[in-house]
Amino acid sequence: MKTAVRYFFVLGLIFTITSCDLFDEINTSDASLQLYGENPRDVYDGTANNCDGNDDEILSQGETARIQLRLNNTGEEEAEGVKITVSSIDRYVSVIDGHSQTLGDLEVSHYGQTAEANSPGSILITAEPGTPSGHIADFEVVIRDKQNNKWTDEFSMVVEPVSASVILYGSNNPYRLYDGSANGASGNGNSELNAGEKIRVQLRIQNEGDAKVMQVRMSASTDDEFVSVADDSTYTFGDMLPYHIHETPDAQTNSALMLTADAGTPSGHTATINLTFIDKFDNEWTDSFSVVVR
Ligand SMILES: [Ca+2]
Ligand SMILES: [Ca+2]
Repeated sequence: MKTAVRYFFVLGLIFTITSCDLFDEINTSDASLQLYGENPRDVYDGTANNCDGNDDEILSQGETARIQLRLNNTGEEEAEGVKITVSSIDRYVSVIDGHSQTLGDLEVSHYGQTAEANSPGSILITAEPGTPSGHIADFEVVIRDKQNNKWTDEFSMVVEPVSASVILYGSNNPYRLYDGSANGASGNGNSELNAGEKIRVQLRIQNEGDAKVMQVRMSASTDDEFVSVADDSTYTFGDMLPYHIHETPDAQTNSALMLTADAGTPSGHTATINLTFIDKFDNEWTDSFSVVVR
């Protein structure tokens, strides 16, 4: 008998503990709070408020951006003192500030919004460099009112490739060529590359896209048998707006790209010079041009 009493006592205790946990999850409110739509209402990815992006309102790899979320109350009762907590469950994209947001009271069929995207109090997120293009990042949102009623929701954001393409502009490249004898060049001045000459060239580069690219660096190289590129062949362009054309240093200066043709280069030999462009978020584009040794 004593054993049976103890058994029921333990059972009752387990039931009580379990019931308390269950009651925590049961809302006493007829409000129903959820995110409005599938994506953040607003994205800010400029350079203010600790953001670091190209200002196209699209999250791309390496960028730090701020977002604003909108919630609505589809229930039958007003929710008071609504607050949310946002967290990331993603490998590449994380929430680094503004996890907690206050929305206040939400009447039936009304909307509430978190802090405006371009403000210091909004949700700050960052996509790691190396985030695969098209990656879908998932976030969780826990919504509570002042009576501690709780609702949960989730949203996702696509990490899109930056809509830019940095390539040589036009078919006329090198744009200018200098084969005189100043600024490290040593040539005969006939405006063509001859065997045994060191020449300097100027290129024209364009951002063929509709988004800004930031802090573009260009490096030149070749694996040609006869023609070589000088070691210091890296150039920094800064930011390039859509369709902006950038010229590398003038051919007749000592900072222009330098090419050397071996004395034994066969006449008519064509060398390919490879170019790599990388922006501050490690987006990369490649192109090439040819020079003929006369
Ligand atoms: Ca962007
Ligand atoms: Ca020449």
